[in-house]
Amino acid sequence: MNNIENLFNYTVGQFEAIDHLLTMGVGAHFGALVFFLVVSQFVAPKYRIATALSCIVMISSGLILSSQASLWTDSFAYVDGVYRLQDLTFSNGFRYVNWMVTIPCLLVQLLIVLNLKGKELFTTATSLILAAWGMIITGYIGQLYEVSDMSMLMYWGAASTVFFIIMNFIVGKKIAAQKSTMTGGTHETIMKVFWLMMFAWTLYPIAYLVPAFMNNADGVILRQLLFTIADISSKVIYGLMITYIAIQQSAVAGYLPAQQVLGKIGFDVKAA
Ligand code: RET
Repeated sequence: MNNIENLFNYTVGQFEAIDHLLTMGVGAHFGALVFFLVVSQFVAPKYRIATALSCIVMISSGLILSSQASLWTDSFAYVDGVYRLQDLTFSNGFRYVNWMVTIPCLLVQLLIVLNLKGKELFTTATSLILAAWGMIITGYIGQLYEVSDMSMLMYWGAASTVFFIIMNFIVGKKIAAQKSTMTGGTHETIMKVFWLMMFAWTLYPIAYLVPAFMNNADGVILRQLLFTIADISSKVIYGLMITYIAIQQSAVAGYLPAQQVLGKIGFDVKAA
């Protein structure tokens, strides 16, 4: 029993709030998956992998959230007016393992719209992915201690934060260096993407720290709320912005379907 979720009884309202948050996450990711599949045809082949990576992230996260929702409802039963833990235990650890796949996808899609290519794409992606994996593995170990040893939670959390800072530093440096290569006004959008990342990604360490400052049933709701906001911002909204940038740059590069969908060329009803 490694996570504080297992320590408390929940009122119907508290229990359902968590079930609803998790299920909303599932809906957002699978809904967005359909959107990414449909619009990928408007993205030039050069950038299409960025949108394909969003599809992978949507499926991977949608499935993990669906299993989190089932695990939540399977782990507790309504007994004597409250929801109480039964034979199973709930775990947030699945999320961390899932990030081993989704974070590399999110980082690589950024590098693609930043117009990185060849060796530079490969070496930047490698260093970012290694930093991300370092962050996730140390964070995974840390969250195993949230019930038993607060100082270990802090120690591993601090180690994870070092990797987090390195990763953000590389991301910031690459955006600054590549901004001038970005076409169709997307050098402005990419700054919004950067700030969205800084905001959304920081919600995860706050969720990690919930046992340290709100060790009760409401803290559990707060944590799942933070995870849900972070997930929808860092994957769905982020993916939409990345695909928008990809379509804008595709249009400037002369890709007809991108120009058509942006309304830059096409059938003019008035002229006809
Ligand atoms: C941990 C441990 C505590 C310290 C830090 C963390 C950072 C987590 C982050 C997660 C991002 C996840 C994303 C998932 C997408 O699917 C591991 C919670 C700094 C930044 C973007």
